[in-house]
Amino acid sequence: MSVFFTKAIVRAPAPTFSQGISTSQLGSPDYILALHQHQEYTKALKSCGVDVVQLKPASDFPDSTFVEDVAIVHEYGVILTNPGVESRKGEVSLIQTKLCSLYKNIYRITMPGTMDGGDILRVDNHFFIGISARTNAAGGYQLAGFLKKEGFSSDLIDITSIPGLLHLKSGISYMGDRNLLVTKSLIGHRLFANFKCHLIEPDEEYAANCVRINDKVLLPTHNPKTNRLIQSRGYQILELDMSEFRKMDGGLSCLSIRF
Ligand code: CIR
Repeated sequence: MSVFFTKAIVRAPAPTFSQGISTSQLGSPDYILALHQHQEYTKALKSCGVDVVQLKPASDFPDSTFVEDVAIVHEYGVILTNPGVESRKGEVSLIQTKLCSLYKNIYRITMPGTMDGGDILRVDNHFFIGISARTNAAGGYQLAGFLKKEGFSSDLIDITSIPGLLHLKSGISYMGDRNLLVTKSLIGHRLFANFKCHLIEPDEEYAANCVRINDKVLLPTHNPKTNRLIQSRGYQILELDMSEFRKMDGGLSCLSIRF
C-alpha cells in the first residue's frame, strides 16, 4: 500500500501562492507557470492510474497547494494533522469535509502536538515519523498511538539537527522492495539499517523527494544521476518541472495526498 495507490487529492496553487513561506532564496514564483506545472503534475498522477480529486485553490492559505502536510491517509482511515506553523493550521478544516466523506475513521493531532504530513514516511506497514521544526515529539507520539490502533508500527526520527531538511521526506523516499533513496545526512541512520539505501548525490538532493506510484516514479527534472539510479532499479520515470514549487520550499510529494 505504501507505493500502490488508486486515488490522490491535489489543490492547485492560489493567486496568493507567492505569499507562502519560503527560505529558498530562489526568487518569487511565477504563478502562471506554477499553475501549468501543477496541471502537468496532475496529468502525471492520472497516467499512473490514480483517480485525482482536484480541490479548489484557496487564496486565504498561500501554502495550501502543499496538501500532503495536512493529512495522513491509510487504508483504514485518516489522521488530520496540526501543522507546525500558524499560517497553515486553517488548511486542515479546508480539506476535512472531503476526507470525512471518504473515511469514517478520523483521528486528529491536537495541541500540544504539531505535525506536517511531509514528516511522515510510510514504508510498507511501518511509518517513520520525522521530528522536525514542524512536527514535535508530542505530535509524533499521538500519531504513533493512532497508527498502533490500526496495526501499524512506527519509529520517531529526530531531524532537528540536520541543516536544510524542512521535512523528513525532503531527504528520503521509499521506492518499494525495501529500497530507500536517501541523502547523505540520513544514509547511515540506524533506523534504516535493514533497508537497501541508495545515496542521492549532494548536488541532486532536491530529488530525494520523489514519489513511487504504482509502476512509475515521479522525479523532478534536471537530476540525471538520480534518474539513472532509479532507472537502474527498473522503474519507469516521469520527470516533472518543479521549479516554481521549489521556490516555495515544496517538493514533489507535498503536492498530493495519495491513498
Ligand atoms: C511551507 O513552508 O510549509 C511551504 N512553503 C512548503 C511546504 C512543503 N511541504 C512538504 O515538503 N511536505
